[in-house]
Amino acid sequence: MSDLYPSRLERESIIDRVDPTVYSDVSVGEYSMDNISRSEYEDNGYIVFPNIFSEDEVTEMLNELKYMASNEDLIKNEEFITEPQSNQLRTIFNQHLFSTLFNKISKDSRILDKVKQLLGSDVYIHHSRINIKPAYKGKSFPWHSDFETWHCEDGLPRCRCLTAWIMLTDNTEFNGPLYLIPGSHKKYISCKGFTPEDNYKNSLKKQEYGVPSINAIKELTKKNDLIGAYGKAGTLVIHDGNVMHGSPDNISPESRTNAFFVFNSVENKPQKPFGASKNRAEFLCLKDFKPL
Ligand SMILES: O=C(O)CCC(=O)C(=O)O
Ligand SMILES: [Fe+2]
Repeated sequence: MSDLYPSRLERESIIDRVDPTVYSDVSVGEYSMDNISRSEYEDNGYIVFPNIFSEDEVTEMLNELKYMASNEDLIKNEEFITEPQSNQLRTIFNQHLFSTLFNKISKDSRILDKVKQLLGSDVYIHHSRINIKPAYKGKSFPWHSDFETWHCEDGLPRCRCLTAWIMLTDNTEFNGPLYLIPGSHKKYISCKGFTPEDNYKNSLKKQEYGVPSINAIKELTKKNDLIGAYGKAGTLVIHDGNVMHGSPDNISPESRTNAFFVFNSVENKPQKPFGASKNRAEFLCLKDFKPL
């Protein structure tokens, strides 16, 4: 299969996205997006929906997370990742497989109606994750496009994937919120550097490959300034697979916790990796293609 998005090469370059951002305008249910929000998403590559999940729902999810994080048997699994310099939990992968509550949330029509509409097909979960950015010491995520990794290391051929995520705590300007570059999803940064073997084992703690240079970030911010995705707990954000984003350290005294669900079109199933010698671990590239 030809590679429309080559990356992890000798030199960095910026190429155009060849895929649409919004695949369909047909409503697929009560919680589909209207024309205005669809065109906002198309232009910016992300959209923020405040007040989607109630306080009670958020509390229930946080309690579930607390239970998972304190279960000694569970945290032995490779899906449970710690901070680079401590044993504090940083990420749990596939919460929707470890927890019936998160499984139910992953199929909630407040999310799925929008996702199926944007991707214009049935969808399945590529993986999910909860990122806990602990108070005071939670570490940053460098600039990246998620799709660049999913393409190079998991073999997703086209950019027909996105992340829908729920703020489980408030996300403020101080507690390590996601920064995004509006409109950046229309360019693809073909990154410098050949992927080392088993790169994911390090990249889940600190990503080094698939990270654009300062010049690329300068170029992407020529048209639009950076924005921060701020909101109250219960806010839903959807961001395109290729939108450029990252997040700073959390030196505030409050932790920041978000639950991410990555959806891929059933018409975009993974092939062989396009920029690595072998696939990442199974838990990062799930193969249950049954439509949700
Ligand atoms: O949680 C964050 O601050 C960034 C997460 C992210 O971009 C990722 O896990 O791909
Ligand atoms: Fe990301």
